[in-house]
Amino acid sequence: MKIKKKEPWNISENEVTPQELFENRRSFLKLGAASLIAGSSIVEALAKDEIPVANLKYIKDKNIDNLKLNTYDQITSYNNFYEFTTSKEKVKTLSDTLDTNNWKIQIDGLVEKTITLDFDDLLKKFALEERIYRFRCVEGWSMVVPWIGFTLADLIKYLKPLSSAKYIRFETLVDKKMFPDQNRGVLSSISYPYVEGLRMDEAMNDLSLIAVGLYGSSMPKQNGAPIRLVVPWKYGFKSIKSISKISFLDKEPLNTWQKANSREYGFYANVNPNVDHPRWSQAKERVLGKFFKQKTLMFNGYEEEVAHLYKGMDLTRYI
Ligand SMILES: Nc1nc2c(c(=O)[nH]1)N[C@H]1C(S)=C(S)[C@@H](COP(=O)(O)O)O[C@H]1N2
Ligand SMILES: [Mo]
Repeated sequence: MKIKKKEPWNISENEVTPQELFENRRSFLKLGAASLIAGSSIVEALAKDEIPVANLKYIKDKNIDNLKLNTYDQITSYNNFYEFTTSKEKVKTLSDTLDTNNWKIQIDGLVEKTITLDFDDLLKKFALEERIYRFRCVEGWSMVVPWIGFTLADLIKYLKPLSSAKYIRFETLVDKKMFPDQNRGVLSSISYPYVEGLRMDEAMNDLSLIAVGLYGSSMPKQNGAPIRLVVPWKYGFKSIKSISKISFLDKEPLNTWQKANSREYGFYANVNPNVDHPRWSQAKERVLGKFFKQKTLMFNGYEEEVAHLYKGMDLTRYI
């Protein structure tokens, strides 16, 4: 859709998308637009939505599907990050203890060189791009996020795994000082380290993203700073946060949620409205900030890009 550029004060509330609002934010605030469109809920939302000033350079996503972005506030205030708490509302404040300075990522397994990467050095090696993706949690809520990062395929090419590597496995850091739930021992909500993995062809798919930020700036702690995975056609739990280790394997890794309950959470975890979770339907989802539910799409709307990966597989069995 072509949008004719207008001065921000000429835009009526129902024409404004969060994306434009984000882009116009500075001029909007400078002009005191809030006083021009008094009582406008979107202006109030804007005033509250404290998007940090963009600190990353990246190529913008053209958003050809015209996805409506969730606000920065929504994306950063309702999180699953069990290392801190199981309360989605409390992650935001509790994740303060996460210290991302001198962040290291250990590389091992079936790879040319087993090395330890420094996050700041790694960041300099890749051109960043924005990827506006749908994101669907297995629990039935969803959002649209403008992630910033580089493809997992590019990272894998840089790391040079051996041809015998068929799977990739990720771990989140274990540090009992930073992550209160890891300190609870047997009372922890899940076992740590948090582990996730992909088949190599899934990992090499162009959609698989290593994200280092969102809305133009570094990854907020609650969303998995400084570096996380985003696999948009799979349920959110596959998108592991705060990665500290990457291993290349010849066997399927056992992931955290599979280990906790393999009947409910499989290795593949592809978004599929036709296969219900044993305890609830997966046919619909609630977008954060919306009242009515919407239909969940096959592979979360990325069928064209990824359906070929699962040709001949019974998706009611390989959940
Ligand atoms: N290390 C780690 N990664 C994690 C989780 C977690 O608890 N720990 N939760 C997962 C789940 S269930 C979801 S839905 C997404 C949530 O990502 P968000 O908080 O950025 O929305 O992170 C995933 N990655
Ligand atoms: Mo989730």
